[in-house]
Amino acid sequence: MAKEEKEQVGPKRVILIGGSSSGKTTLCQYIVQEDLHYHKTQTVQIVNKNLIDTPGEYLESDNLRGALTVTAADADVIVLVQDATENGTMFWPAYSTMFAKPAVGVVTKSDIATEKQIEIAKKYLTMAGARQLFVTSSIAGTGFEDFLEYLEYPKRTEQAE
Ligand SMILES: Nc1nc2c(ncn2[C@@H]2O[C@H](COP(=O)(O)OP(=O)(O)OP(=O)(O)O)[C@@H](O)[C@H]2O)c(=O)[nH]1
Ligand SMILES: [Mg+2]
Repeated sequence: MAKEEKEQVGPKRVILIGGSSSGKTTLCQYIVQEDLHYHKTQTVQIVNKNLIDTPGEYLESDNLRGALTVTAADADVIVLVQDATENGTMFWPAYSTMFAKPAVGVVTKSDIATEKQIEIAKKYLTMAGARQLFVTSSIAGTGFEDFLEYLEYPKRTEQAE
């Protein structure tokens, strides 16, 4: 019998899904308090055990999309990531119903988006099936309080130095 029965200890395990350059990796770096540095995600990456970072291409390519469904089997929650400055969205209506799991939405790059763009991004995520929305900027470090609480991360304490 498996040693670890399903008991929720620590943060929720999530898979981040979104188009290329939507800000998934940067979001992970912010959450785990790593320095932000750009690198293109080529394959599925597990960050700090609980964050499954995926390449944008997996969502964008007909051939790779199935891999997301398989990889998502490992997650408690689907996080749909939408760049507020993107014209359009990679998510189709009710996208999240592909995964029999709760889905939430994160709008990224709010620091460089207009209010209107943010509203449209939220609409895309809602249409895709996100039941809760978070508007963030990994660069400005805004909008994370509710999201981290939702993920059940311990409250961030500022280091003295
Ligand atoms: N201004 C701003 N730029 C951001 C933000 N988040 C990410 N970026 C920038 O957007 C670019 C793409 O970010 P990534 O986090 O690599 O995007 P990704 O979704 O992981 O992309 P793939 O790995 O290609 O799927 C980088 O140049 C980031 O610095 C944000 O909140 N604000
Ligand atoms: Mg990435």
